[in-house]
Amino acid sequence: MTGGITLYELVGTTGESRPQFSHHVWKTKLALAYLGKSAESIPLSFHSIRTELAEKTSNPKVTVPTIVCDEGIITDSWAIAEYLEKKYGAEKSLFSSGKSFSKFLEQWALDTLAPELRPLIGPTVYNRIDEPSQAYYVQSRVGGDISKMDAMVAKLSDASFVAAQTTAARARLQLIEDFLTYKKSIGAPLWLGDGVPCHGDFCVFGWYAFSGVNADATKIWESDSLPLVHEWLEGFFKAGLVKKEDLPTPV
Ligand SMILES: N[C@@H](CCC(=O)N[C@@H](CS)C(=O)NCC(=O)O)C(=O)O
Repeated sequence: MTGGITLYELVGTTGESRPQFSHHVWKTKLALAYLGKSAESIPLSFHSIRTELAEKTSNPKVTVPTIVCDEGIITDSWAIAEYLEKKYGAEKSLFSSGKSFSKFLEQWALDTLAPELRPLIGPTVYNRIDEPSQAYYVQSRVGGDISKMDAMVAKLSDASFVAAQTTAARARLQLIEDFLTYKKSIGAPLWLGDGVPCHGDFCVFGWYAFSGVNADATKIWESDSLPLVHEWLEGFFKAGLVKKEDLPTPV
């Protein structure tokens, strides 16, 4: 390999190009786009990650994103971001606002925002993956208890459950709205990073992209109470970091 990057991604059935189901993979895709690097995409199902990719990488615990590059195999979105920064970050940096700020945003999204989004996204992912992956998903997510997964899927049609999750998730996103309100008040561009996007922007956007699998989860981000979150999201499309048509089509 000479300068090329191969990116392993997550889809419902191996070989389908989309929807791309992993918020972690979205982080890498955005980091690559920001640094102007392209990658050959290899979309794999959960089942193929656990079999083909585990074998290829000799890592039974492998996850996506995983990249193959001149330096070898790198697994983990943060490790990949650090690699990309070191190799290609001289002109444009993923960590121009400091690495710890991006780490904080990644962790905030995982620990605070995600718990309110996952109940809508997780069962939808289950509905949209192939049979071998569904079997693995039930085993790995709910200890093989299909009745638990069925109950989680059933809740997707419960309007009061969806409304409660929507309210809770929007309350979590208020932090981003308030931060962007500050940015606007000082005339700064609407990125979480200082003046320009940083990897932390990509970590939070990854959850928006992932929300795209479920129409109700997508609507969480589209609220009159979160106008600057909306403007911030639009900034990604205007900056050419991602195309709307590349996001998952919700069901
Ligand atoms: N810390 C890792 C987490 C990656 C991860 O959990 N990826 C999920 C997809 S979102 C995965 O590969 N899951 C495979 C599995 O559950 O077996 C990162 O940031 O890349």
